[in-house]
Order: sequence, then structure tokens, then C-alpha cells
Amino acid sequence: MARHEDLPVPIYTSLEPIYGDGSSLAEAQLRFDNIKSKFIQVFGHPPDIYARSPGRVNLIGEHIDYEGYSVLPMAIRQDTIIAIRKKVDGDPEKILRIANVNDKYSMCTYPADPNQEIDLKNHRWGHYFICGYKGFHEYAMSKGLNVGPQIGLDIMIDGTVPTGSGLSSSAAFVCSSTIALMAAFGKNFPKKELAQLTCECERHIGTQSGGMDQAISVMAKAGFAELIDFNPIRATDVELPAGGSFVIAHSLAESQKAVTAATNYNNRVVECRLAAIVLGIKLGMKPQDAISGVKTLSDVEQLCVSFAGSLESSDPVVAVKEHLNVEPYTAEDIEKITAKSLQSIFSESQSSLDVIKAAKQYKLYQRACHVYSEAKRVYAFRDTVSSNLSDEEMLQKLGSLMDDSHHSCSVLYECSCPELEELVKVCKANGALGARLTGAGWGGCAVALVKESIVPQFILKLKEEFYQSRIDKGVVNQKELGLYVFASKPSSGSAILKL
Ligand code: NG1
Repeated sequence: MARHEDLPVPIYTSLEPIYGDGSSLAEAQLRFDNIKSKFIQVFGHPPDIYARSPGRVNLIGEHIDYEGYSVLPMAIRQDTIIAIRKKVDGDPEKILRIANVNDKYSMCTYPADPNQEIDLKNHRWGHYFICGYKGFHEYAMSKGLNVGPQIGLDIMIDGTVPTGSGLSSSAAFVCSSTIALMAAFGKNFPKKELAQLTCECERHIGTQSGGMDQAISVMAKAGFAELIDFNPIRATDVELPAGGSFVIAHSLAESQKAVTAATNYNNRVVECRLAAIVLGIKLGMKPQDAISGVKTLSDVEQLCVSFAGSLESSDPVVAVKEHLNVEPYTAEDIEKITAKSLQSIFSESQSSLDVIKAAKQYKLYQRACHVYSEAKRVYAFRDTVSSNLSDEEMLQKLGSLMDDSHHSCSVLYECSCPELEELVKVCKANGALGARLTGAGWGGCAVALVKESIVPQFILKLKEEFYQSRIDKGVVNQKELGLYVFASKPSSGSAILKL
């Protein structure tokens, strides 16, 4: 039987298979009616077809997907819906008109040219659609698929994943864009290829994204979290224990990942690569071989494990503790080991060169300790869920793994922020079995594992102890609080809708 990542994106003719039959369905019906009428109002025609992709919450496995390690997210019900229509042949304008149901986002237009460069210095919301547009065409070309002459497109977007929240609004947008294009051009690719291509095409926005968000958005299954492996991409269903619920709460600090890439997200990708190269050299590789062959910490894990074996351990962190300095490295310190300048090591990646320009020091020890220990916690989480423990014991154990993950993100990876620290503390003080930042961090959301029976009371406490002072200061509107703190069940992945 084909694994579900080998299947194409499902095509539905009604909303029930995605949104169920309760209040979510009624809400979704209103959104689809609205996007259709706005489409007609703005473009003068109904759309040809729709696509949707969800956001996600990562339960455990932070900042390790780009190091090649497995992660464990689940899709949430908030998603991006896209309505699309191909212009008729002979359309002289050949432009892409990208509108949004939310008036906050004014219409963006771009040429219908898959080879266009994205103007990164001028960040526009429509750029995320262009990532999908470029990715779709690059993929189709690499497979020799004929998608006909360049043609204008009308597009309307409706996104409910809060932006800058660590819940992957960007991946929901890029995946739904790519899938809408695929559907508009009468194509459908296997989910694992879509996950790969959407990960690559989101990099056009300037972040060296790891692939978790696109993989879960495309491959999620209702009712399950997924263990996502990379190289090759694979999704394995993980059934969560009964009696627990995940509450997602926004710290109200916006994480502007694309804008802060050089000092935050991409900085960590570069630090991990340098840590891996230095470990490789210290463990016997020739500098030039390490520079050309080592891309991620997973590439040198075996060397680290063999070293640990000599000290009767199998933990790669043992090698990190022996071979990397706790004190931060300067560029010169690293260049003495690599015998090559950082500029030439990263000469092929402009976004990495931007990191080097901005960085004063590199915390190789701390980043490597986080990555190796977090990778282990993901498997410990998966093993706990499939163990013989009682549901109660399982929930306790999962909570404590989440707490350890947060501590590592905060202290070793330094991707937290004061608001997230406060929020996680409030969660723990009010009965969360575990709580941690989720997604890239530096703002955005925390996720807390809470006994199902106390969810309403827990959310009320968060409102009192975290949000009320912010409502008073006008940071957030009382009426919108439901968008910022909610319990979530695992939802389904991307779909094409012919309504
Ligand atoms: P979010 O939280 O969506 O910014 C980012 C990356 C992931 C992963 C996490 C950290 C993108 C699109 N997503 O997620 O691949 O590395 O950070 O675990 O860049």
C-alpha cells in the first residue's frame, strides 16, 4: 500500500472532509462564501478552484529540522485558503493580481514571469505567493511538464493563521499558493515532493528554512501529530494520549523572521554549520573535506558518537563537551581551525554572508548541545507515546520533555524573549504539565500541555495573569483574545477544493 506521503493532494467537492460537521464547518462555509464573493467583486468572475493549507504547532524538536533531524509537529485548524483563476489565452496584460479578503493587505501585482527575482529589500506580503509561483514552475520544468504559455492569474487569499506567531503562517501561505497553482494548471504532485519543493521555494524569501512547516502542512492527518523525518521526507502518525490537550498562547511579541534573519534564524543555521565543521576537523577530518562535505550537525553525529564510545557513552554531546569551547568563538578563532576564511566558506550563500557581516561571535558549543539533545528528546517523546505507561504517566513524561526543550531553547539556543519567558512561567504556575516556546521563537507562541479537564480554567488564568495587563495597555483587544489563546486538536493537511 502506498504511504500517505506518496499520494497526491486530496481533491474534495465539499468542506466536510476538512472541517468536520460542527461549528468549524459553519465558520469555514462563511469564509468560502466570503472569499468567493470578494473574488467576484474584485475580479469580475468567480474563481476556477480553491486550495487550503494549515498552520502548525511544533510539539517538540525546535531548530533541528535544518540540521537534518526529525521533528514532531501537528497541524492546527487555522489555515490559508486561496481562490484562483487563470486568465483566458490571449490576455495581453500577463500579470498576477494578488488580493486579500483582509483590507489590511492591499492588492499586490507582479509580472507573470517565473524567473522574476523577489525584491527582498522591499518586503511585500504578496512575495509569499511568488515563492510558490517560482517553486511550482521550477518543479514543473525539472520534471519536463508542460504548463503552457505564461498567463495572467487572479488570486484571492484568506489566512487565519496569526502572522509572526511561530505557527507557520508563511508555510500555510506558500503551500496553499503552490497547490492552488498546481490545481489551476491541472497538475497534482505527490505530497512528499510538494513538501520538498515548498520548503525550497520558501527560501526565496531569504530564510534558510528547514522543511518542517511545509511537510506537516502538506502531509498532516486529522487526529494525529506526525513524526517528520527528512532525507527522505517521511511522516509517521503519532497518536497523542487521551486526557491531554495542547493550548497555544501568543506572547504578543511578533517574530519577524524574514526581517531579522541575519541575526536570528539564519545566524543559528550558520553557527550550527560552523560547529559541525569544527567538530569534524577536531575528530580527524581534513579541513578542506570538512568544509566541502559537512553541512549539518547530523553529518558529524557518527564521528561524535564514535568518540563518545571511547568514553563508554553513545551521546554525541560528550564530543561537543570535549572538543568545543564554552566561550564564544571569534571569526579568527574559527579560521585558525578551518584554515579558510568564513567569507570563502560561505561564498555561495548571500544570506550566510549577511550573517557573517552582522555576527561578532559564534556560540558553537551551546548550539551543538541544543541540537543533539533536542534531537534525542523528539525520539523520547515518540517512544513515550508508544510505551506501556498509563495515560497519566505519559502526560507527565511528555510535559517534562517539553519543559527540558524550552530550557534548552532559552538557555543554549537563545531563541526566547522576555514575553515568552513570562508566558511559559504563567503556564507552569497554572497547572501546565509542560510548556515551551514553539516555532522559531524570538516572539510568537508558546504551547502548553494541559489536562483536558482544566483547559477552560487554564485559559481563564492566562487571560487574568498574562493578557489582562496587555489589554489594559491596548496591546491586544479583549474581543480578539480568542485568536491568541486557544486549545487545538490535530487537524488535516493541504487540500484542493472544487466547489
Ligand atoms: P516558524 O516558527 O514557522 O518561523 C521556523 C522554520 C522551521 C523550523 C522552526 C524552528 C521556516 C518556514 N520555518 O518556523 O523550519 O526551523 O523555525 O524549529 O523557516
